[in-house]
Amino acid sequence: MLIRVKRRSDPKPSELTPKSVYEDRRRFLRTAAVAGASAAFPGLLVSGAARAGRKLPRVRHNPDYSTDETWTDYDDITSYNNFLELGTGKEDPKENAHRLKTRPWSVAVEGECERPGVYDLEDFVKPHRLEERVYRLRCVEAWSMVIPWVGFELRTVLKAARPTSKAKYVAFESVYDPKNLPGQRRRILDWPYKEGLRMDEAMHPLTILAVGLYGEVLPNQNGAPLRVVVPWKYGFKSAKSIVRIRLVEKQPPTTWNTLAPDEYGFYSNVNPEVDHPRWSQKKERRIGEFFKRRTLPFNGYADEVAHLYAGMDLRKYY
Ligand SMILES: Nc1nc2c(c(=O)[nH]1)N[C@H]1C(S)=C(S)[C@@H](COP(=O)(O)O)O[C@H]1N2
Ligand SMILES: [Mo]
Repeated sequence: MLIRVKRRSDPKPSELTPKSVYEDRRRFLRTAAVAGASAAFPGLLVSGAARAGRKLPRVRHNPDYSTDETWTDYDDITSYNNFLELGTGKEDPKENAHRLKTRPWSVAVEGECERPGVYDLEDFVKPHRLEERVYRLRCVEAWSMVIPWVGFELRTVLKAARPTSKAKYVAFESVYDPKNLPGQRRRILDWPYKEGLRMDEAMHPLTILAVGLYGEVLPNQNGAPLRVVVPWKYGFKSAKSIVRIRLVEKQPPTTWNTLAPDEYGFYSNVNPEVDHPRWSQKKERRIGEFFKRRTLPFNGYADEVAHLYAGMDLRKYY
């Protein structure tokens, strides 16, 4: 059963959504009501530990691109993180979240395009209708979560930039701020964090830029104020806290591929048939669950994205 993303022809979410999801929603609404009392600053997208829990306005749930699986607990999503800029332990990013300064924040769109630009975060996000999309996230470390993201499709940004015919790949760059980010004072990798996608992957409607989760402003530890989410690839392809989107002609160098090319390929599609050199990728532990579950090809999004790789040897291009 690979079809986990719903189609337009499918029943409405109210007919399908398991009870647990509604219970999660109710719990979320209770939490939000408490948090709402401290929402003194109405500016869009104000992030940071002190203002966590601010609800994002005008978010439309998109059932066509959402899995029906039970949402991972908010506390797990925000306290079990990989974000090396904020430390190497799973709980470090939450503890150090306040060290990430998300104001002011600008995003550069540049490279092989007719309309490059540098945008203040607000201006960058404002033209987009925010959607909630419930995606699975599968980490290369063989754990997974189900996360209700809030964001918009990356392709709208790319199209607006008018890519030239030379634009074959998209490179992403995360924040570089060693004064504030404790992880960047250590040379554990060649900062800033870099990732990349092939143009057709970046233009795929499943690929989004997220600004929130659980209906709220993205917590810093999850990559505030703006991060990429590519649900059919291992989690590390989804770069957090991005400041630069560059259209390029050649396959760009990426952090993990540069650091350990034998362990992390450029594509990094979730593939249970290709083991990591040091462990199996056949199963995963859904955070919050006890028994492991089988990992699905393309993280369950094969129907949507497998065609992008037709004719490619995915053992070679892992
Ligand atoms: N800038 C940056 N982005 C990053 C990482 C990182 O260390 N730095 N870790 C990646 C990894 S390995 C995973 S699994 C996901 C985790 O996202 P989450 O904490 O929101 O679940 O973020 C990815 N994006
Ligand atoms: Mo990961």
